[in-house]
Amino acid sequence: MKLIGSLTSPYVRKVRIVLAEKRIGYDFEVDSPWDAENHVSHHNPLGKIPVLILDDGSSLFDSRVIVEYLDSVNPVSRLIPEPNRHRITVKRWEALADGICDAAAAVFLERRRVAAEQSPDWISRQLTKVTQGLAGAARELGDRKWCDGNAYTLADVALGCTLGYLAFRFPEIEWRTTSPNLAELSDKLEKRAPFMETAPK
Ligand SMILES: N[C@@H](CCC(=O)N[C@@H](CS)C(=O)NCC(=O)O)C(=O)O
Repeated sequence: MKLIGSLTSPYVRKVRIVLAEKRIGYDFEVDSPWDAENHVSHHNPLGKIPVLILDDGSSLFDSRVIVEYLDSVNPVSRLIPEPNRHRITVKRWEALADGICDAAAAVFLERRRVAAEQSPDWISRQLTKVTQGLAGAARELGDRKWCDGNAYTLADVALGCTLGYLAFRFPEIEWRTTSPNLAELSDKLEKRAPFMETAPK
């Protein structure tokens, strides 16, 4: 199988970490919808990354569909628990983490427009989602070892990718000081080989 994505996208990083945790081999094609000559829309009509191309030539998107597929193809290191209550808890964490990224990415893109076209109200609305999302994540993590309690799951992968993206693109957002429990979780995750190998650059 082949993964199409960039080296900075937090959604692509989530998929790469899941592939590594599950020891699934794949080819990685670096491509980005923001590059003039990109081919992303040949595989995803929405023109977004990540896209996973399966051996039969069919494609999977978006990251949540891809990671669910990957977790089901082999039993190594299950990242989405089977009991329904845990499964929904983990998927909710993923939605929260991805939602923070969606808002942060919207700000990043808005700030790339020429100054006269930027909307301060839009930026402020999205930044509120980021800070409220982080506060919600910190509150729900509390003093737990991992997001879903005692087991490392996709929830931790998703939240780790979000925190890594914020550290990379928004160093001015001080989530480390306001939420020491998120900082502790992030530091623990970034020491894992799959995280170290995929750090955004
Ligand atoms: N919900 C999607 C989000 C994917 C996404 O927004 N990817 C960005 C890169 S970080 C992208 O491809 N943006 C291109 C565009 O919006 O045109 C997922 O989880 O895969």
